[in-house]
Amino acid sequence: MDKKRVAEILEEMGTILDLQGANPFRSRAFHNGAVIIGGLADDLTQLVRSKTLTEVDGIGKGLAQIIEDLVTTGRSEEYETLRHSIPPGLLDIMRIPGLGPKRVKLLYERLGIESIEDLKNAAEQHRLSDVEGFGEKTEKNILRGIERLKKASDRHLVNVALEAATEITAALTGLSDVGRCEVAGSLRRRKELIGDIDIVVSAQEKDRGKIMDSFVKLGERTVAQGDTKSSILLKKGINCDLRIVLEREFPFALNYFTGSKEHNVEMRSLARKKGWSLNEYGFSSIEEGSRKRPPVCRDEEDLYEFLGLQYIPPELRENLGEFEAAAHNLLPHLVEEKDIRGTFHCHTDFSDGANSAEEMTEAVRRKGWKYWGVADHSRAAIYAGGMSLEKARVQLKAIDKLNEQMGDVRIFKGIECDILPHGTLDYPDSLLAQYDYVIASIHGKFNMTETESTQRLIKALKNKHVSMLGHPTGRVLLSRDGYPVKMSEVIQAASDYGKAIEINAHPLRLDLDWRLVRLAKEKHVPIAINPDAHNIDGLDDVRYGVGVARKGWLEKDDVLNTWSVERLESYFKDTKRVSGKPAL
Ligand code: DGT
Ligand code: CA
Ligand code: CA
Ligand code: ZN
Repeated sequence: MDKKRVAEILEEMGTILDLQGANPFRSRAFHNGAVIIGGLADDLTQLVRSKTLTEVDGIGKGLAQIIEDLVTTGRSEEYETLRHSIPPGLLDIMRIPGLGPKRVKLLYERLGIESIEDLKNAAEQHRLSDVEGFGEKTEKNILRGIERLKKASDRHLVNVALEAATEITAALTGLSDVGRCEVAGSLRRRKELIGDIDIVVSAQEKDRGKIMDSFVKLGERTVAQGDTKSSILLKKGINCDLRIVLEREFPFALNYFTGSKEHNVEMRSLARKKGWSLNEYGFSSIEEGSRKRPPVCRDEEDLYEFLGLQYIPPELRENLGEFEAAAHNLLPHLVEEKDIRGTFHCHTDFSDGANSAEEMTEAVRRKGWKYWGVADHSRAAIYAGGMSLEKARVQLKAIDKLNEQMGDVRIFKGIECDILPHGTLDYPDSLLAQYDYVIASIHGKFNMTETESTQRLIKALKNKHVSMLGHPTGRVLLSRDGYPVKMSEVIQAASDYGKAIEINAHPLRLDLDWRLVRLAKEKHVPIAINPDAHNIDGLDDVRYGVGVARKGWLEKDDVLNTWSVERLESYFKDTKRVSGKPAL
């Protein structure tokens, strides 16, 4: 069992203890343990083997035993007992925003609510208002939360889908009869949320049955098994479709099942204009009895070329102008993961991050990056260990020192500074002036009108110390819409004041949305791809940000993370020159 899963289980155990109203110190130990294990720099299996788990700060004897059981046997008696001690539906209820363990426990004790279904009925019948702390407004919010959760359960985060898809394709590629194997669908197009996973494989007709037999074994449940198409349900509740086609059909099937539907419709209409009908198996002539031979396409490049088009990367296949650009050789040369040289929005143990700046620097070096930016929370973000003025000054000095020691990786001194309700910043100018760059983010007071939050963000952008906007719309995928805001005006302001905007690459955010990334590019607003990393593994989330950037038509030069240290230094200085007036 890997450390991510171990951390999930510890977190769940902590939550169950909270639900039971156990001693808060006891449940805290589990929650803390989850964070510690999740952010561990060392190899967990190694620690277990060498029996040195208890030497890790915050891991006591009891916790160490559970972790050891999980790592070595894949199960823990204590976890099983705990898990069966409460109705399983209570954990589901906690996925509804605003319902923490205390409130869920209260509802269970007072009204016997032990599932989302129970909760929905009670809210509809206004029975919740009988419980202290619950009113008509809470009932409405709860019903809205349930509605959203229902919708969300058939959409999945891109990291979850990608991880699952990678396991499946690895297993399929390992089969001797499988020729080519690719992920298609919305995942290949790097949409922010994924309905189901689509995989296309090429093989000979005689081998299909065997391959399908192996495929369905990878699922929790078989939804449908056929000769050319099967569908399974994976453990994360995500569906996966497999199509098997002949080798010569592969590019056509891959193209068709990559979509989008809108892109496919346009492809087919272009083919028709050239006298061909196009489907997932190939071209065929539309003239009856024609002996015109269809072209041979070995890959998707051939297919696009035959239609007189540049190759269109999957991320752009949304029928949003890509055909016109491809016909005129005007497609962007999209930024790639290998172009990335560093990143900017990273937390350390100075606020709510799990790793120290040294550990982060080492991780950055291992990734082959040249720089990273520390950006811990400012004081208003109390729940996230926001730094007092004093602590911030201590950190600035510490980073200076670290920079002297860590010659080859440059650490930019940044701060994720809260934008207060009226658009002012959480730190005084004298302190802000000491940073290389400032990320301005909203973390509190979301319930503003569209005009108010738009002004709030624009005012922050006007601040001469601000370099870029963090997670600009505040959305959390599958759980919370962002605050209402006119992003076109905010992007215009960033352009006017010469500031950057981040693509928050955390799979739960992916904010700025790719549709708006395109608008930012049109307005010449540079984009930073930021992982919002809270531990060293979080740095890897940059890849999802690259997906968003590509989907927003960004090229290498549009992305701050591809710039050199020198260029960044001078850019960050530039962002600070502006003071309340548009740059000319
Ligand atoms: P998802 O799964 O909802 O996130 O989105 P997709 O794009 O993966 O959609 P999915 O899984 O239903 O189908 C995969 C691709 O197959 C889709 O992008 C385009 C193609 N496709 C499926 N149904 C149709 C259809 O009725 N017409 C056309 N033109 N293409 C289709
Ligand atoms: Ca799909
Ligand atoms: Ca599908
Ligand atoms: Zn933040």
